[in-house]
Amino acid sequence: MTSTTFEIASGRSASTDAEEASGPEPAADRASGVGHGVAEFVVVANRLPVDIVQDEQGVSWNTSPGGLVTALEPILRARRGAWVGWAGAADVEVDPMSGDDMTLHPVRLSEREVIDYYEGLSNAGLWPLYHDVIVKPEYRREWWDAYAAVNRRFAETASRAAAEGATVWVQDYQLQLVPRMLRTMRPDLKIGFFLHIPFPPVELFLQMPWRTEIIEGILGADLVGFHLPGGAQNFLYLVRRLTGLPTSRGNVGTRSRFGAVAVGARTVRVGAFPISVDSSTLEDRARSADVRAAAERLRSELGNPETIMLGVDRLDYTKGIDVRLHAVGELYAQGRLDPTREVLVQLATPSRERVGSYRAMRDDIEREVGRINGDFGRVGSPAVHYLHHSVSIDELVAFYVAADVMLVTPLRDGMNLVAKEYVACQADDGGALVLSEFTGAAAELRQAYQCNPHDLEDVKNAIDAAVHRPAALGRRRMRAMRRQVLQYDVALWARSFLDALSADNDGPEA
Ligand code: GDG
Repeated sequence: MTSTTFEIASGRSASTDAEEASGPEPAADRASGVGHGVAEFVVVANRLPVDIVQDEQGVSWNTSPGGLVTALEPILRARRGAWVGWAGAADVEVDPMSGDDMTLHPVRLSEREVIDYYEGLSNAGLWPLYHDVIVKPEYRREWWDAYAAVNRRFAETASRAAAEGATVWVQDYQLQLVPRMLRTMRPDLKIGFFLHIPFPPVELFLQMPWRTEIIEGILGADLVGFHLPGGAQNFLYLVRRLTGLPTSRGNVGTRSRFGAVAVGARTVRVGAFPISVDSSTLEDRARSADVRAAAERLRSELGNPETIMLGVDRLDYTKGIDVRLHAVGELYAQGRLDPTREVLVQLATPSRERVGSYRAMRDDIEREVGRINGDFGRVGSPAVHYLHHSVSIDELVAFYVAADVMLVTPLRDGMNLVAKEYVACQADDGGALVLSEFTGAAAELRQAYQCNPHDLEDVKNAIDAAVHRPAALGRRRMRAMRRQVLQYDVALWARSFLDALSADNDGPEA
């Protein structure tokens, strides 16, 4: 992370309690009453691409570069862009800030709203519901009320930032009501919505007490994007079922053959746009002398094992960290892997630590790591090396370069960028990827060692096959995956979505 400074821009700050207390205005007033801004391109996401830091010297910012900001930076720079999002700390009131490339518009959240909107409805309700109810979702009225109020604040902030006729791209499950709210306030805008997590099967989505509100919220967009055609088709089915609006019936393609919904005089298009990574930049980093030396050092610090297996995940129950630990533990027990030759490194980035199910899962995983090391480790040489903190991007790339087998075993994952990052970093076509069929990435990375994470024997067989692969076969498979990831990178993802959004909407296509 690098430190950066943003100067305070003129204009209004994020919304205040007084505004919030004044309640919703009639739609007609909103359309005329909410002032226009100057940004021709606005990204609206739960988080700003910066972290706020408060100390004795005051408030400062650390940029936190992620895939989304990398992909959108050129567009933001070229089009006087703005980014609307939460700064990551509760109860902080800051004005918009201009950086080199864009203006940041912080949205203030109170401590109560962080609990209800973010940890509650978003992460204890929608997240498990959209990930096949791996843990039981909770739905509470007060969480929903906060979700709606916070979505309105995001929409108002975006409305103030956007110039007449601007393009606004709303991101992800925390903000599904924003497209409709924003359309009511600003009918002149071109609005896109992209969901980064899976869109669930119909039977599961119907559990949601506020299911119709969510579908209608998303339908405020001109273009709705999912990673996979399956998500787009689930959405179209739900639109028919819950709103009765007419939709196209044909199959949705990948970046092609969009579905369509007729919403009054408007046509909302629905498509699949699999996200990716900044492949060539990652590959360049992986080739650099510094990173290669760091990878060598890592290998030697691990005792020069024959095979380094690696897992990299946010510590989340969807990621199947427990699945791979059980599989590796059984492979050691059966003698199919040898803990003196084949070690596992698991990087687990802290995540959502105030949500109860996350705390319980961390305890389970750490107990399992302890059990495996108790059974198979030796003094000074554990079989599983486990880190519960995040590492710098250069360290992460060094881990990818050092790893001989990458283990990606989620029970459900919208895409999984880690799988694509690992492939992009195998500049010498080495390495092998074990990949759950239940990730979005599995649709594209067909040459991975794919497995069903619900079938422990299948996971064990995939790990065994990847570790003991013939070298030439492994290279062929990696080369094919690298072609895919290098061609379909994150810039192509952003371009294909925004091109489709700016294309004329002239009625259902399918
Ligand atoms: C959601 C969807 C979808 C992780 N640890 C460190 C670190 N990371 C970075 C990885 C990767 C990112 O975090 C994680 O991305 P994933 O895609 O794997 O997973 P989610 O966070 O759940 O993302 C997912 C994604 O949105 C995009 O649409 O693919 O399905 O769930 O980039 O590299 N980065 C650094 N240090 C760490 O310790 N620097």
